[in-house]
Amino acid sequence: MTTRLSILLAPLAAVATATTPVFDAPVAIEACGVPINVGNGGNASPFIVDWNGDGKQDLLHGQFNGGKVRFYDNIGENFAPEFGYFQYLQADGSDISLSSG
Ligand SMILES: [Ca+2]
Repeated sequence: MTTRLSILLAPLAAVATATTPVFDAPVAIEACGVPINVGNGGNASPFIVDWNGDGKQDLLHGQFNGGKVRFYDNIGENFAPEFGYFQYLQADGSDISLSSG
């Protein structure tokens, strides 16, 4: 039992002594040249993924109002993404709507 505990603690000690990450100042993500407005209520939960399989990372996020999921196709490049108008994700021809709570 003691041996297993030692193995578990060793990686945690390495994480605790790692260099503290430093982040740049926040920037607003834009679509069509203006900051994306996720609507009232927040809870956007942005997610970066190549949704359409073209090799470029796209943006998905939820919107609290109506529970829909927006898809922004990356029309730029992965190192300099650009987003245009969004589309709501659909299933069987209807917008996906997720309930809250
Ligand atoms: Ca893509």
